[in-house]
Amino acid sequence: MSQKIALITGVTGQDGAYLAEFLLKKGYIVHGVKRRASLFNTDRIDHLYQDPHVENRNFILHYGDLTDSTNLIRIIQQVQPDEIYNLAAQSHVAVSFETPEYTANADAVGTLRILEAIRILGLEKKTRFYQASTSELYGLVQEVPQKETTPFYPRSPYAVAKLYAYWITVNYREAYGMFACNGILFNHESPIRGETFVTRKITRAMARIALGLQDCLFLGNMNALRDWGHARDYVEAQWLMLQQEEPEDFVIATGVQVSVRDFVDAAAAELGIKLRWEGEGVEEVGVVASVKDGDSVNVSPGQTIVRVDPRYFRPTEVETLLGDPSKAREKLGWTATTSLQELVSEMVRCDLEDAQRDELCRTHGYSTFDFHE
Ligand code: NDP
Ligand code: GDR
Repeated sequence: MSQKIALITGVTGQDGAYLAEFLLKKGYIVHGVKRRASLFNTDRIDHLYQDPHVENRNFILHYGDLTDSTNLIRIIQQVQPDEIYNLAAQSHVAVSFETPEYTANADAVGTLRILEAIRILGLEKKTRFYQASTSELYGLVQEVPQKETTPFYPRSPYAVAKLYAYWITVNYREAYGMFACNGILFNHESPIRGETFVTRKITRAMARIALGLQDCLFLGNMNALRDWGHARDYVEAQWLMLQQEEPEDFVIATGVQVSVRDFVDAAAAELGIKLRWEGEGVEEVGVVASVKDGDSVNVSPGQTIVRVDPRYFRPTEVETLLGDPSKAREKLGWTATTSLQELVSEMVRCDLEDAQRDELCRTHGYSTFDFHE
């Protein structure tokens, strides 16, 4: 059998990197769409890089953008993919309130552009399509836990754009008989999660605070509840959806929910730090209660290392999300294999290594840039 060809948009992102690696291991030829940037933006996939001067590569990158139809048509025509994974998006919920029109263009109309490209090129029967849908669609939740039949109530320009993308995917499946699926993925994280999403912000800050490189972590809504899994597990579900006999939509989640505050506690505990929470709302602070014997961290009991900053509050918030992955378990044979504890532990360990490198640079007189957002 000839090698399958996959095209991944958003290949430079967290999921794109894990999925590219996963598909290459499965023997696919993987093409990825990356955006032009003024600096290299391929950190997450550099380990997969293949010299463009070498023949018979199985990992090939193309410049492209979801806001550019002609570019997408040309890439898809050239690649003739068996499977397209549309992972590209302006994926930050808070940023979508600041860039709503761009978010709609990339996340909503961008999805339409790919579906239309498949149709224009007459690939409806050849090319299978995966759309990165999201638990943010449930927004103001109408049912607990959320499953495939739970009504949507989006609460941000990001979620509204993704709602369009969800329905246009369903519509092209029904109208043109395309093999097109929505994966309704709940939050999934990893050591390569973007630094401004809350989990990575927490693990990175905790590691830096433990080494004395940062004083305090500022957060927004500490009470938000999420169902957090590992991205490595979730990309396998994306692939499984496109291997089924019939195209369907699936919720992908762990079925376990914790708060942002719980996540901070878990990250601190990994470093031997126990926190005590004092105050409420914008007055809430996380104070070091104790430090485990033998853990050489740079904090002492009584020190305040977490504070609330209202600038991270959102105009409309998604307070609680909890997924029911029963359908994925039954039909795809998929379950999340990484526990929250394992996820936090892996993220903290990697961020501690990064922080130790920074510390070493500083010790030797090199300045490191400490960017907070
Ligand atoms: P990331 O933000 O890490 O990656 C997004 C990718 O999209 C990056 O490669 C980015 O490029 C690219 N991108 C952004 N805008 C454009 C554009 N206009 N044209 C082409 N490429 C673009 O997201 P994740 O990997 O975490 O998520 C993957 C997808 O899954 C996204 O669509 C997200 O909305 C969705 N999702 C994510 C969940 C999660 O918890 N991670 C949960 C549910 C859905 P660059 O590197 O240049 O910025
Ligand atoms: P989310 O992820 O909005 O769920 O979207 P994020 O990590 O940004 O926020 C999760 C929750 O934490 C609260 N929060 C903070 N969030 C950030 N980013 N920064 C903070 O300082 C902070 N303090 C508290 C938020 O208010 C929120 O309630 C992610 C993205 O990956 C989407 O693309 C994806 O669709 C959904 O997950 C499922």
